[in-house]
Amino acid sequence: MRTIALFTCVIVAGFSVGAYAATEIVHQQGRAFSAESITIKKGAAVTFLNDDTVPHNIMSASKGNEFNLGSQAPGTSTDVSFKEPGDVQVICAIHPRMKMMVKVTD
Ligand SMILES: [Cu+2]
Repeated sequence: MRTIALFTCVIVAGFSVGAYAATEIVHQQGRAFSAESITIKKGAAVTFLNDDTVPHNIMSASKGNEFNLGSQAPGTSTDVSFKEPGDVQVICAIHPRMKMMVKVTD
């Protein structure tokens, strides 16, 4: 019985992740973001996909939307959801030339 309950929990968790699926994908190739600027709605997620040949460290210090993905190996991706409306400056901590803006609308 315990096993069944645990299994049900996992299924429910899986569905909730699906409901918040990322709406935008930002690629990283040639040590650059695939877009200079994207616009999303508050609460939406962006998938940061490192399809480059080197690691990247995507982060933002913009108030209300701070995040730091740490070192992301080539071939990996991470979803980030943005909670506060406003312009979010996203950078790579390893490559100073990598910059983009996520515009979060209310
Ligand atoms: Cu980088």
